Amino acid sequence: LKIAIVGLGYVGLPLALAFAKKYEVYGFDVDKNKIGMLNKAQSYIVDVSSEDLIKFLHKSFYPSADDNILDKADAIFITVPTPVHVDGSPNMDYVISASQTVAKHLKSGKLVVLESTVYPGATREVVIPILETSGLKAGTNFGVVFSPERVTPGNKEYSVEKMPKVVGGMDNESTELAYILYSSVLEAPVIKVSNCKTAEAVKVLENTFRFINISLVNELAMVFENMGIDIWEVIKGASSKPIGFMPHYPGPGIGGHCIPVDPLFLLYKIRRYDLDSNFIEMARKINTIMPLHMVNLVEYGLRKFGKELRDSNVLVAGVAYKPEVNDSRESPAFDIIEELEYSGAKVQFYDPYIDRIYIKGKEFQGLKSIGIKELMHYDAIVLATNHKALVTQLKELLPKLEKSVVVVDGRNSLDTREIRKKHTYLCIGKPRGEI
Ligand code: SAJ
Repeated sequence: LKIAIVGLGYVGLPLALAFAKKYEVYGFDVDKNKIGMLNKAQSYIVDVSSEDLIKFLHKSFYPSADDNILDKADAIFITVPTPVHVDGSPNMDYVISASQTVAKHLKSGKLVVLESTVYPGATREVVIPILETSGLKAGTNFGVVFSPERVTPGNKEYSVEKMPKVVGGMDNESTELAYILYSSVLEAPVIKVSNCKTAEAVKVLENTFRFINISLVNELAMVFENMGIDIWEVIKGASSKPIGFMPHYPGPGIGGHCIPVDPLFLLYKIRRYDLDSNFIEMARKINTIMPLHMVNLVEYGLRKFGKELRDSNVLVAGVAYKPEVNDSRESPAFDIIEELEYSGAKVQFYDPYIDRIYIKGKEFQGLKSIGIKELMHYDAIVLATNHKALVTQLKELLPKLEKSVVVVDGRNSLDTREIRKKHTYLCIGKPRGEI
């Protein structure tokens, strides 16, 4: 059996290698640079190493930028991005162009599986009509399945093989086929649901659940700061409850391309039915406020030094969307930097994984490294992402500074006696204390 994967990003590439253990896999991507790197066994994905690539490259895994390789495949998987437009509506452009490419190479008996996160109904409403421009009939001539990707970047425990998979096809035969294919390469269970729409809804529910729960503790963090309660301690206490409670933690905002994005897909579809979801809307609003709250904490701390944000030097430490990844998409650190700049502060960033970022087209070069000399330049230091190495560095350096600065901790990672003694320490969700 021959497999094709359309879109070799952080979802498609690990999936391609999982299938390459058992099948001949043709990997297609429009990005010729990616294909060039893969053909030299160079990986651009944190969870895929060159060694992983070498094992299968040109033996059972064939990367190509020529979509004619899709002619060889019996089953074609679409794993392209589904971002949102600035107005929060789903951007289906990549799924549409990938479906058009697949339609060009569709033949009777093939199976098409969409893994990209979409709103419930999208496979039937958008993908199938495009595939049928091939002149073939879905269900009669070819099968269609939706199976949500659950790739968790940086999480070694749940690799693609170890993450349970949900499959929902347009008919039982398609579902069965996808079930057999995934079961043959995954160690984790494969769960069948009755149709594409259900499988699409599974994905948006699981990530909306996470989004809303993080937003809940974010809202409580801001409230508890003013009630003299430490929410981190409250969450720790509540986590002692073995059933019915699942800890989520406050932060500077929810970043990444899954959690803050997927609920907007659901909201888009709900509103198409002229219905509404107050939970998602509320959570979205809170998520927008968190970066501003971080800036408020900086402003609050500077006041102790009789300083204003305007003309203060601020370092934002950690701009990836979460620890131990080099991905800064939708990172709340961007909103923090933007708001600081807007308030007149002079802002720089440092992230061991990221050397440059673009905010609204403007390029920001990060510091190459941080030491006492560099840190002495700043009036305030904001921890937005708690990479382990970065936290260790700051815990070591901050107590050695010859001056007091404002430390705003977005991740409850720098609350040490030394730092509290030397600096004005503020943390999301902790009592502000006497400034
Ligand atoms: N975040 C918080 N508080 C939390 C958890 C996360 O503020 O308690 C923030 C993170 O800092 C980040 C954002 O939310 O900015 C998303 O974090 P995430 O841990 O959910 O990481 P993602 O975006 O890589 O989410 C993926 C998701 N996996 C899939 O969609 C298959 C998510 O469902 C997983 O729960 C998550 O990984 C995971 O647990 O690692």
